[in-house]
Amino acid sequence: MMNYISETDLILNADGSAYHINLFPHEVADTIITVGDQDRVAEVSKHFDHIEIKKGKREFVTHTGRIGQKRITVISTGIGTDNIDIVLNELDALVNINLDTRTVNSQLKSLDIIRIGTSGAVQADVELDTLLVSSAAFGLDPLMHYYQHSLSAHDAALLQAFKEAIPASYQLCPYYASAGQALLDTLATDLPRGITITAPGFYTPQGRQVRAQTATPQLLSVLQSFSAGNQRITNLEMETAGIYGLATNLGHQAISFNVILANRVTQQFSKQPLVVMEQSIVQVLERITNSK
Ligand code: R1P
Repeated sequence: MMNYISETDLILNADGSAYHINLFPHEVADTIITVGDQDRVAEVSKHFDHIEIKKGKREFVTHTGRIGQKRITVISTGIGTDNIDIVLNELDALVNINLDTRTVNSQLKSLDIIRIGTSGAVQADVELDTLLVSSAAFGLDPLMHYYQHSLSAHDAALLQAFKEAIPASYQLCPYYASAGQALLDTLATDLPRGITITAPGFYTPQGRQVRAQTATPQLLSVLQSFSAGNQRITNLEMETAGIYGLATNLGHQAISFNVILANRVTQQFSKQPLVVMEQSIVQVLERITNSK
């Protein structure tokens, strides 16, 4: 059969669940919240009226439940876009592939994928302890170079301008991906927005200098000073570009909410990160449950 997906292209566990995230199709809601930290899953699901499923494997902990009539899955991805590759492909397989026949469903489902993560600002005026939405992201990780990823002429020009702003000696090859417009319109019209940088590491790849020798010494100032029209880079983290790129490729909507815990310009770190995260979770859940 032409469109048969082999047992090594899409691996299932012995019980038939998706290989890494360990879930069955009926255990996943159409609205998915992703968080990096496994412990943040319970911090989200404690606000559910009812939790129907709690499962986990490796760094991928999942709770599915309801707030009122709204069914929501919250899943931890761990850190980095390598894990985003796994989580988004396996979530998509659960909703868009018949796991018995190993063929793609004729009716494709579009998930709403909502990241609630922590992040560092690269502009002095992006305040600590605030919530920032990624309108789009530049990926400095390699994930989307493996996937077909087409851009509008406008977005291609923006990416080209960013490439030209990076010193050639840094040998970086960024990609660009946008948030889902429907989710921006329904969940985040009133929040500050900006372009997010998704980095393939936490230390030197985000301009930190501790003890390792850096090959990219001006990275932070390159990011801070880039602008195109009224667009600028606001923050750094490690998943958003991969989420946006793969969601676009697979036909899902995605949005990334960044809790700003550090400001890399003023060199301040939040005094109350857990409190701010709790307030941000409540705010995002209210936005989700009030949206439809
Ligand atoms: C690094 O400490 C981690 O924090 C940020 C980064 O994207 C990276 O995953 O997000 P989370 O708090 O959601 O993990």
